[in-house]
Amino acid sequence: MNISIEKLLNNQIRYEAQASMQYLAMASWADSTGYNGVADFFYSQSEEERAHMIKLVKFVNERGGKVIIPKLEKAMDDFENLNELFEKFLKSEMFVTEQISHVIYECLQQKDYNVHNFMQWYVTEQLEEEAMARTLLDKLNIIGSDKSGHYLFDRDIQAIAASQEQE
Ligand code: OFO
Repeated sequence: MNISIEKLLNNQIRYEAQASMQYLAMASWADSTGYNGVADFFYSQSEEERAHMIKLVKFVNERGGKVIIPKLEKAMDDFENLNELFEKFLKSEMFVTEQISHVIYECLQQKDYNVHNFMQWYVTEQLEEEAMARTLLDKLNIIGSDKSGHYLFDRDIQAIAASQEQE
């Protein structure tokens, strides 16, 4: 495996792992704050990111590369309110999307069409996740500081979390 691609894939393993821990911290914050629907949503997002990380670990190993299990930064675990929580979510997704574009760019430079092909799954996944994060934040911006709005938001997002679990 090309060294620069291997390095980028290992970075990507770290970003997915970091996102998984970040969403776990967000789930825990929501759980302890009484937003059970939001908690379920982020517990499930955390699982998803972990699955993304493992998919990369297996791929690098299959291709004969060397996987580095990463050291992670401490996740942000305290939030002012739901808006701040979902702003962090969107930022995290946008960051990951950017990094994936970087990997894709390098694959084209190195003419590694195998990795390029593998990464397409991540491109699609990021599109969906970023769109979802943006929609949820838009909803929260409409709700503003209305407490009953937050209650309904929490109830609605529980349905999204339940459908994710069935996937
Ligand atoms: Fe790994 O899908 Fe978002 O970050």
